[in-house]
Amino acid sequence: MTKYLLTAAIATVLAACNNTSDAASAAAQALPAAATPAAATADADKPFTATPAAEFNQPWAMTFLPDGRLLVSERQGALKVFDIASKKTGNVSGVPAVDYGGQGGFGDVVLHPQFASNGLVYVSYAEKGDGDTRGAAVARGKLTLDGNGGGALSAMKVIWRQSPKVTDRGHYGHRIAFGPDGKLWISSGERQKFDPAQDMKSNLGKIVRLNDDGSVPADNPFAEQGGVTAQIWSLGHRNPLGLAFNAQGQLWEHEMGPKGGDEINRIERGANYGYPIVSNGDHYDGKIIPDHDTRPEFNAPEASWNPVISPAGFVIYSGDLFPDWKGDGFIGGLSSQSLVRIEFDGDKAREAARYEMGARIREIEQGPDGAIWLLEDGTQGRLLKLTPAS
Ligand SMILES: [Ca+2]
Ligand SMILES: [Ca+2]
Repeated sequence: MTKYLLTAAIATVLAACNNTSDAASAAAQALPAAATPAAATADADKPFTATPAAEFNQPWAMTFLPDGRLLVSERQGALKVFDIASKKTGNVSGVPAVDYGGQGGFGDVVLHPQFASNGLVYVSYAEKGDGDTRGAAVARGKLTLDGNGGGALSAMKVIWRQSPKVTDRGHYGHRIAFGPDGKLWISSGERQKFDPAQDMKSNLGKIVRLNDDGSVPADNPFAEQGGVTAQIWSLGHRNPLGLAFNAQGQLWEHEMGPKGGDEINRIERGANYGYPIVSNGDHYDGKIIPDHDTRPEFNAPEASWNPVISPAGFVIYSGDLFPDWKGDGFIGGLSSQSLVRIEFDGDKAREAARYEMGARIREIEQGPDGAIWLLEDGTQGRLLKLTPAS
């Protein structure tokens, strides 16, 4: 649980990157808005070239199909299939109705580990409840691709819901990952309601672990307590927006903290990560939250950020195209408009590099050839392919 003080290093990197950032924004503004930009961006100080491949309307998540095409979710409720070779985009019908607004709408999309044989796709989204309430939900269905570049989801079934549904439209979390154990892992945000993150009768502010059909594994840490408590793997989370397993099967998570409190955590069975009792940040209204070192009984982050990066999307790289980066983590930065590279050393993690991208980065995936793919946030969010700088 060693903590790394990143502030000074970040300030240095930011200062060094100001010119690059300005140049990147100018280049982005110069691109034609209506056409898919074709120009690649190669900066002398970046070890990669970023080539735009497409644009999406408020993209939130993506995942590669076995045939090399991409499924891309758009927050207002659309699911797209993008063919990288032809640059054609198709629609997938049969997606659930989403409660769009605030931070909510369509969320993550992932494939079942045996997708090639069972065709199962999992999606997360904000689901409307009674009155003025809503909550994250995860549904699964069978994807049938058609001959026209699109497809359809059928037999959709909701297999998990946040409980309880609450007012407002923030902190859904709802990232999904399959573990090497074949289990379904979901990050559940605390919906900006604070205390539910410590309430074991609620699954808000938790990392939950389920079987692939949504049932509860008998070996979960609180399984014998039943109800939503049985779903809980870890607690005390705020707005977790990244889940990734490394090659050794260890789960890492990042979450948006309060002011000055973004975190990356090594997720341990049954552990309490302390929010909202402790955080290395403080509430945005100025109210102080005691830091992690005042309450060692809570699991402290392996690294935290002040100023924040606003983390979104997470991969732990396992490809060959960037051999120096094998085993490193990549986190998208929203407010920091960056790609953050994490180096792990056993149980420890630290920010090793930050690449200014000139746009809010929402999602990251590793492609079949080892290229790194990014989705920008926003109504004209570009899909970018990163390949090694020549
Ligand atoms: Ca993804
Ligand atoms: Ca604090």
